[in-house]
Amino acid sequence: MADLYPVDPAFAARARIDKTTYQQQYRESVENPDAFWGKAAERLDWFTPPTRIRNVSYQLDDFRIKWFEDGELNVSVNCLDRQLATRGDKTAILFEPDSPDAPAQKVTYRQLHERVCKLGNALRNLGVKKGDRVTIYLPMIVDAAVAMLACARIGAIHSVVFGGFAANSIADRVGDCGSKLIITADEGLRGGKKVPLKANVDAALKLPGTNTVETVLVVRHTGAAVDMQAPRDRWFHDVVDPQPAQCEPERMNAEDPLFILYTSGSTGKPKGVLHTSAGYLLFAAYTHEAVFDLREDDIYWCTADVGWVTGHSYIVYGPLANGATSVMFEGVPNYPNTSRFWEVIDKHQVTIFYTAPTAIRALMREGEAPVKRTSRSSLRLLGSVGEPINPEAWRWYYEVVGDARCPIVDTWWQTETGGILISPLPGAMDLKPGSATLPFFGVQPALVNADGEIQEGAAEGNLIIRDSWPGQMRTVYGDHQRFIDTYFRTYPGSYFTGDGCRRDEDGYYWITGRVDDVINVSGHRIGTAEVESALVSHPKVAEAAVVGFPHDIKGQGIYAYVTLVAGEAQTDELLKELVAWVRKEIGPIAAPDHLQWAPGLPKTRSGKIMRRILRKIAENAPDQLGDTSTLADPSVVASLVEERKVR
Ligand code: 6R9
Repeated sequence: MADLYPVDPAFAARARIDKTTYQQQYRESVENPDAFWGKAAERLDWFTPPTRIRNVSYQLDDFRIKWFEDGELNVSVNCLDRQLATRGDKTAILFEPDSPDAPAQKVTYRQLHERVCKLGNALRNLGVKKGDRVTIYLPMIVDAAVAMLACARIGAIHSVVFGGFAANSIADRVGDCGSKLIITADEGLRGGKKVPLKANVDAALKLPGTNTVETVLVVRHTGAAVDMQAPRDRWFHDVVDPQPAQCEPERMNAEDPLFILYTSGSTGKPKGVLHTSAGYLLFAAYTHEAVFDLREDDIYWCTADVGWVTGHSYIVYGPLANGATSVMFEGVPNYPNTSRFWEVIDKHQVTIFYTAPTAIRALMREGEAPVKRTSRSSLRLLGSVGEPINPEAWRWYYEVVGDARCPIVDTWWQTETGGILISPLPGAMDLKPGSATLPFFGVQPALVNADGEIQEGAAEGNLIIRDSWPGQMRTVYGDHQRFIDTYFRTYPGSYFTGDGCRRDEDGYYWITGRVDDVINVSGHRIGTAEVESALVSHPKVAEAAVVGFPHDIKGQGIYAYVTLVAGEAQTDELLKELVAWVRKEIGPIAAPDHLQWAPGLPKTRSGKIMRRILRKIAENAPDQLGDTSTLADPSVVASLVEERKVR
């Protein structure tokens, strides 16, 4: 039997939601979703409250997902204006810079409101209108949140691109949504290293498909000298500082788009996941309050980057809509030393800490000393997100970091889901290390077998969600058919998550990982097809196949098999060059951990690459190759296995 960590009665006594309340509200939420979500919608401030709550059909010939469709509101008003009366002087964002020697900054709700209004006015003056797309390519600084909220204020759709992406990836994302304006900075700073953000934007804008961009606003961050190309490039402070501190918010329909966020899927091109205004905000705020058992005086810290959905929902939108104090950290866990996370917790008296398993595993390797020389006595709750957390890391997090005092919420969700779908509520669920436990209100998970049959009781299968929830994505930007085909065609009538999952005898869910061609590297989604297409774009590469393999720290690593064009030599220099090539083409996060020469790839007679076999070779488990009878040329496999051994 798995370990059980029962709810701490002292925690439950003060918690927002206890066991009975969870069970009762969960039942209501699935039996009468209109009443449940209609009531939940009262937590938002509306210009026009909705009268229609839910209008959803997953039927392929009559497909629609609409929530609160006749309501009107503005997301930035919900995150800022409505907090001013009671929380104007409360810290909204607590910024901790890369270097511990640089000063931290406390930005109050009133100050944040003013900064957002000024940028909103500046954007309007630059011709950005409701529905226009704005790309945000910024480091983890307060202006990133300001930029997102300023777009929300004027009804522009933001697309945040992670600062670790290279020029090509920026260009693809800018081109796909036709951005009119980019907000960037001179440079980023991470672990003492500079990231040439403006230079990357310059390189991106030289690439085809990016000529919709009229303006580049540049935040002066490190003060580095950068090329400014008139009239396109403008200093952020020159344009924004003189603006008035009030900015009329745009009246937005509940279903008007709020943002696009690109994420990797099974095919080559990243998908522009589109979220709309009311349902997304409501779901982010509600889950943030319930899962983190939020209290007025909490200092809440999510270590994600705003370039990922976790940063959107649980650094910016959820916490600010709840009037919380949200810590924004520019740096990395191991700079200037491996105590940094714990030192920041002590410095700012953080009460809730939310991070990724990959960070926990990396810090666990450093031993207990860097943790134990800090106090961490302010902590009361820990969270995990991004990939399955192995029980060993869970226990270390619980015992060493949390001193066996703080519950852990292992939150399962996706860019597509907008917010947390399966997670403990810390006052209501007994915990099991490695399990995301039970569904949030309104969420109906199910497991299906290979034939699409729903499995009851303790079972294993592909994870689907049988009904809609307000935070669900509404479309793939510019390709609604792809949205339907990707998520609703495999198991008609349900949303397919792309994850495998097990449910135990207590009804607890255990996510086992992706079942599609997506690799989860340190919690970042990388499509195998993206890395393959970067590799084959190199003149010396004929063919490439990429798979994931188990990695101690990253969860999964990237393993690439490369076939060279005839006559090219398999040298160590070329191997290094190809890894650097992917780094340059996509960004450092996509660089292969292993690259193996493959004179041939295992294919079926119809020419399909058999990744299952490549995965087993990468895992160094050649005795588990399974059925190889459909291989066109079995000798290819033998030579790959042989080659793997000698390395
Ligand atoms: C929020 C986020 C989504 C994929 C998802 C799954 C994996 C996320 C998890 C988890 C096990 C958890 N994942 N949280 N697996 N336990 N608590 O990470 O979004 O970047 O879109 O990734 O991450 O495989 O399908 P995103």
